[in-house]
Amino acid sequence: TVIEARHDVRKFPDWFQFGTATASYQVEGAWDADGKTPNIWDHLTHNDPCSIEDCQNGDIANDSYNQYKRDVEMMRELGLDFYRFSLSWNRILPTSFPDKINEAGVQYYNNLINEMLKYNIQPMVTLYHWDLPQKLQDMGGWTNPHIVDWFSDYARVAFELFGDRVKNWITINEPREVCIQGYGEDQKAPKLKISGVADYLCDKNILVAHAKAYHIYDKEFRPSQGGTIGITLSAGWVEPETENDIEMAETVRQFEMGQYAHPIFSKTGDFPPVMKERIAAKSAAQGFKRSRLPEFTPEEVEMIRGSSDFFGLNHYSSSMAHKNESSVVQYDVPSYSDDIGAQTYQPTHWSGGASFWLKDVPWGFYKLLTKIREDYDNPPVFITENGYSTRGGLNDDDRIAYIRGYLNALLDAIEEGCDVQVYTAWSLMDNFEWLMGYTERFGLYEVDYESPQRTRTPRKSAFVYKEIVRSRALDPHYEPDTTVMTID
Ligand code: GBH
Repeated sequence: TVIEARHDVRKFPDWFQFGTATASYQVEGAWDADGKTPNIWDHLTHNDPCSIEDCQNGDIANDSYNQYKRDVEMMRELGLDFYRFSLSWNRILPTSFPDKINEAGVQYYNNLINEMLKYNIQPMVTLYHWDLPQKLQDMGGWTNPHIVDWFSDYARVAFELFGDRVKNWITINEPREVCIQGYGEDQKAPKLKISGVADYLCDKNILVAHAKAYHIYDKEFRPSQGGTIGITLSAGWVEPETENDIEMAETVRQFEMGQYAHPIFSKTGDFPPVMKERIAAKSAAQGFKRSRLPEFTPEEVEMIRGSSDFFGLNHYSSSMAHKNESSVVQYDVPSYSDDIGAQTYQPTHWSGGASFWLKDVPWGFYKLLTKIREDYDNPPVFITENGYSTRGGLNDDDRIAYIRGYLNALLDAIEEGCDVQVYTAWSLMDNFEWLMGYTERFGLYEVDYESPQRTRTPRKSAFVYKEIVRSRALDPHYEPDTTVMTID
């Protein structure tokens, strides 16, 4: 029999890896179990519960602390190559420091890792996904330069405990969200809202802390453990509306992704020139005695440059940049937004998910990957998050369309020579979506927050993703049978 050639089915390269991701505070629960101490999200949700959309918190979340075997079962159902999760600093080091290691917390991660490895699912472990020990926050958190030591001590403990089995490490998840949203704005804990100052102090310290952890791994652990380690940055694509907006769009990109990518991945290192120039000029005009953007020493520039084995990228959406004199937005002065001095928006005709910022713009993904290839000498790229939000429900055709669209764009980029090696769907399952609580759902599996077990049920997208992973291909016509999920 002749098998009809299907030109619209696209294959992924043989070496391509598929996974899903979660983060400790978003799924673990067990917020005070077995000696765990509070982090900044425990603190925020307990002291100001309705700063969260549905006044909810991560006290129990998905109860993954107890349900990890079910989590691994889902990974097996999907046929994943790897699973990305993060460690809770407070669970491993209840004093925040390495003077006391919490055996029960360590046991939880050992159980999870060992259960995954039993089925050949590789762990990809994030050291820091936003749940800073509250004690360290009380001492200034990421604005205190001593955090470089605090973080690298913690990192060393993690490498010692788990590095025999964990071969993929991510130091920090999305420094931009940590610093700009947490210290500059009030969009993440600790909601400091000292824009244009605290965010930049955080920027410097988090980059140095990341680099120090990288070098500790590189020198003390890599020789015997042989893994890779890098950082994950968040970036949307910023598209100029007209020819006149090209420079402005580039400035926005430099203040967003470039802020962290330039110090690590460029040839010269350091913050992007446009950022240094603009903030220095504004600071001087505003009467500051020095730039609000702190400087790196030459030694720090060198230590940070090249401190990532891959470019970890979380990408969800895009925006447009334009100059529009008639609708100029007035920003606070000083502030990060005022320092950028640009205007971005998402056209109303862009459709998207339940999160207001999440528009379905696959071509933006393609352009961003191309930009990374051009600006940073084609580094290996790990997509460490990409995904879509709904308000719940098992029939998530819009999520399926989004994932297929973005994977198509990714394949386009690979065909043009981008070195994308890994794709991670956010998320394995619904979870605590930060300030949005449980109102926005990103899971391939739906989680029932009314049930004591936090029952997980595969959505249609889980079946489709499973087929993508199994076939290592994208078939736009594939319609899954969603009656029963199996482990193949
Ligand atoms: C990730 O952050 C987090 O790592 C994860 O914990 C979280 O649950 C998940 O996303 C879903 O929110 O420039 O157009 O992309 C992503 C944070 C929020 C970063 C929106 C970019 C601006 C819109 N992103 N933000 S855009």
